Amino acid sequence: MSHPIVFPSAESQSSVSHIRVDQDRLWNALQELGELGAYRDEETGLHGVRRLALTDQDMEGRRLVMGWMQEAGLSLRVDQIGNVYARRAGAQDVLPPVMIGSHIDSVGTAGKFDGCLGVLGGLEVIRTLNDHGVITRRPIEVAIFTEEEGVRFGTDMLGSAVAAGRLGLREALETTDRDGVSVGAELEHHGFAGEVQVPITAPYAYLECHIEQGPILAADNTRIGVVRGVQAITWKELQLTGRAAHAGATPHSLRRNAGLAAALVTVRLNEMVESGEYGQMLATVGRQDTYPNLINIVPSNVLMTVDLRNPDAAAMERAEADLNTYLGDVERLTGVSITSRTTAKTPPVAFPVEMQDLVAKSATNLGFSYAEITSGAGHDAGEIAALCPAGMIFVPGLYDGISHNPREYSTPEACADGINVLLQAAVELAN
Ligand code: HGY
Ligand code: MN
Ligand code: MN
Repeated sequence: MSHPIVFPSAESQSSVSHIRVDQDRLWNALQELGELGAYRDEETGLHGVRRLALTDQDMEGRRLVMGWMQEAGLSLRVDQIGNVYARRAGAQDVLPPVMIGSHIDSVGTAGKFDGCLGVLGGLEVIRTLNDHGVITRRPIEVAIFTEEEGVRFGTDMLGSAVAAGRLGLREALETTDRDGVSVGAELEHHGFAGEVQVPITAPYAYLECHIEQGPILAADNTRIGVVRGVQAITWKELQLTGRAAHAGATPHSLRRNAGLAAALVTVRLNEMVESGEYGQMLATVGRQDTYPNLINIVPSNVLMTVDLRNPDAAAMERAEADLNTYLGDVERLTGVSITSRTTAKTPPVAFPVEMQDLVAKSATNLGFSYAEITSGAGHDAGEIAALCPAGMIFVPGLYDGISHNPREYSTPEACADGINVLLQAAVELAN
């Protein structure tokens, strides 16, 4: 950690300890943003959200939120990868800001809360401080990071990774989507190729409020999650190339069945998870495109994605190495050739204990129960933690905390709880 966090004196605390955010204003903002990129989800019959990064829908969302930020008196800047920083001046405005952030791009089948709670919660903190005429010593910035989800351009936390210097700008700008459209071209097209240089100047500290996206807090009836850190993430894209053949006329021994090879990989990943030999490993084959995808033709090509998660870095490395070895076995067994490309790779991140303690103290002062929790999902905080002390606040979700699905839901009260903790912690850091 680059500097010790200086906790201000007691009297500057009293100025906001009685202040609470406006729950209805926060909820209405979440609902209004959730209308942009709305679609009717055939699986659930619900209204889902689809605002993939740097699409017109994402831009609609940005314009709405940036308009609200300007109305709240914030000055907006955009960096070279399209991240937006909305700044509220501090009494000592030359000091590095306390940054509050998250993302408003979504997966293709999203709800209204993932990422949006963190950005609109930051805006609600600003609006509440404005309502009460509170000036903090340090500036406060609310950030919107580009392509956090990674579902369009294939690598998650793209914007915050570039802001923090883990990903190079050139490499990020040249990353393309499934249609070959690059990040750089989209930023130019939408006017979000900004001036602010990346990596960005380190903020003083960073806070992010997010829905848990899992069942733990709700199961324990706990109001706040104090996030210890984020587990490691590795994404791989496998291209399996066999040979198309007639399903009836081709003897089994002459087949090079890419579909069989893909199935063997999926089963092996499941065996690795269930073996327990890789700690708390999780593996997901989320995307699988088969060609020609017709009933009476042996598949010649499969593109499949592999999403590996593990809180333990060494176990993740072992899993990746063993998977690579197994791909070779599958090639020899099936005659199918397999290429593997790593499209995202982030190590486990531990948030500084001081930041965890600050979140826990803020929750306690508000009378909220809390539990420590490691994040299953990746977050921008995991990237910005490379620049400055970072911390996260989780709020529980309903329906087993389902996320990346239109059923994603957290209550107005739970959202307000998280943003009240965010307000107290952010102001303490800013003073
Ligand atoms: O994939 C993740 O964990 C995050 O939602 N981008
Ligand atoms: Mn998210
Ligand atoms: Mn997400």
